[in-house]
Amino acid sequence: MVLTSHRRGLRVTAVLGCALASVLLAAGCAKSAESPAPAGGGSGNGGQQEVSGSGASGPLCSAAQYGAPALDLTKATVGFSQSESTSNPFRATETKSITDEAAKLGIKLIQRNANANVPQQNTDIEDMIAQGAQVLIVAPENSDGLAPAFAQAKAKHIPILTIDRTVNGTACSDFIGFIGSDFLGQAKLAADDLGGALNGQGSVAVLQGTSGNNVATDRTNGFNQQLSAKYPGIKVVASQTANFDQATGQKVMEQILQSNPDITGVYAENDTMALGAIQAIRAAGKTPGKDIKIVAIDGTEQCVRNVASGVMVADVETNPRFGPLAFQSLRKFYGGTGEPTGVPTTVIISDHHFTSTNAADALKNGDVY
Ligand code: GZL
Repeated sequence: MVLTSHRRGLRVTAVLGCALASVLLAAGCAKSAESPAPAGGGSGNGGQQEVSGSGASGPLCSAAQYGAPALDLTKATVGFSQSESTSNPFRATETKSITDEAAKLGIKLIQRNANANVPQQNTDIEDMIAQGAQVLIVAPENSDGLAPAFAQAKAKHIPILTIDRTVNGTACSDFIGFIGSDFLGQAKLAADDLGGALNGQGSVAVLQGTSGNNVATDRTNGFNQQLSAKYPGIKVVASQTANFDQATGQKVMEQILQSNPDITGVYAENDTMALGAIQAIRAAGKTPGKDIKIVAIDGTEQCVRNVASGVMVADVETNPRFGPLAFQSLRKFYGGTGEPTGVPTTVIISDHHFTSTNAADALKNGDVY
């Protein structure tokens, strides 16, 4: 789905509108708008391409099917469990989107932040249940580690909607469903951006995200699959985690440069690690964008500025603006909104793709965060 206007309001509304259409119709947005640019579609060619159009899949899930009591959200207490520090603009924007939408709807929201600590996120969820949360929105730190808290919520018939990362388990039973980006598609697009910038030749380093969640797994696998399929002349000479963290990204990149001084490309699985890598590259006396080409994923303002200035090749957005879609999904789950009851168990949120051809416009139009 290619949007004709980049105004944030229209973009979010259009995405939300389409997503709502897909939530309502359980059909992909492609039916209600131009087909989305295919993931792995190569560098942007003007305009802001969507990595994957908003879409929905999986069966519809309702409170009755899940086994949750009826609930009027406007009279309920909703709990929001954030996984990581809001020092990461992705997390800050995600949290703000949830809190702003709750305030707009007059819904009582309680929230916790686990600072990337899995045991703490279990405690946070259990604390909010004890505090009276009747339904939860959870941004999971880990795909497996939250089973204790999810089991407690399930036993108490307190539904959980997961956003931004998935958890292992059964949708519409262990949790309602998932709203997030197409992480494999993001990674394949990043591989095409880097492969194009390197003219298909060179040695690259991969800064992986935190292990144990589907985002890092998909972003690593998608990148490697695309390189193998399309860029046999590009070799991954180092690939290790920097935990989605800037300081760790800088430290890991310093080590990689010491043992691989001739690398020509870097793929960072999020923007904060890319910023750390750029610091390390400069400290090593190299020029990012000239000596070493860099691509990353998230679409934060600082990295899109780097794309506009040529320091980075491209930045694939991870749209963190879950608020409107999450609460609309909950309203569909509980029904009583005059529309058909039930929410698809997977809703893919639409992302931009920032390259040298559209980064300046995106900054001017406020399409970054
Ligand atoms: C993606 C999210 C990732 C972001 C990173 O949905 O889980 O985690 O891309 C964040 O910035 O650390």
